[in-house]
Amino acid sequence: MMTTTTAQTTAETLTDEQIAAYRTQGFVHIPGILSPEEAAHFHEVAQDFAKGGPALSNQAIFQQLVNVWRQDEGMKALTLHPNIGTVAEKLAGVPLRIWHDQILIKKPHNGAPTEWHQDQPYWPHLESVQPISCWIALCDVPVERGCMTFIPGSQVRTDLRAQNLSDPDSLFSICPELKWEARVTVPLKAGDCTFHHGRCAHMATPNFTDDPRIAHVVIFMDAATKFSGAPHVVTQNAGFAVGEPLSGELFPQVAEYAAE
Ligand SMILES: O=C(O)CCC(=O)C(=O)O
Repeated sequence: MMTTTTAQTTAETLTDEQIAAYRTQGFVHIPGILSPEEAAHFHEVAQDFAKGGPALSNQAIFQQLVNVWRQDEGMKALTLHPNIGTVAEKLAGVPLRIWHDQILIKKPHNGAPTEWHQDQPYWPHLESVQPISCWIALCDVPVERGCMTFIPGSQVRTDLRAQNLSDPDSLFSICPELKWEARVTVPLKAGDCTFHHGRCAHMATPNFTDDPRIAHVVIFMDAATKFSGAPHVVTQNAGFAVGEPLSGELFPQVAEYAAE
């Protein structure tokens, strides 16, 4: 049974400086979105789930398990953790709903970075201007274990097509000027997270250590997002028509589940 202590950062303690940093840079480092006890608990839950759960891909880059909150009550408690949703809404400044979640595991010595990309071009979204992801370290993630690196300000590039996250030149071949921008690498202690805008370019270093890198990503979209019709694993067979709002039980609204 998990004993809960208070997280270091909540929607109430989030500072104006943190909000301004997110909105200017497209990402922000938030210490203690989970308490150390919660991080240790969810680290175990995620590892147990990953042993048996179906993976979308199990390549060198990472083992990716998508929409785990729909499959496991333990992971649902993490994805729908009120602290994560309420902090995300305060940073984004608009009502949000869950788009999907994913456990991302880089195996020990996986030998492959996650190459530069933006997230939103992969998604079948219309009218989503403040997509935001919370990347939570469930174990300590120093640079050597595969932490995230961001290009500050790159979230303004809403014009780029999807990039290939196994090709180091993919992003820079379609947007050469980004290659010369400064980059910020953010090692995280267990329970810390980064929030990033769905258009903020990022990559993650390989895991050079003997332990797996376990991250959980909770991805939010504007509550008013509509379906573009583009193919995506989360919306396939879900019956949405082009232009229809992505709402309903697949996409819970923060204001609703955080109030429960
Ligand atoms: O954890 C990684 O390796 C990459 C994560 C990522 O690209 C994301 O959360 O958008």
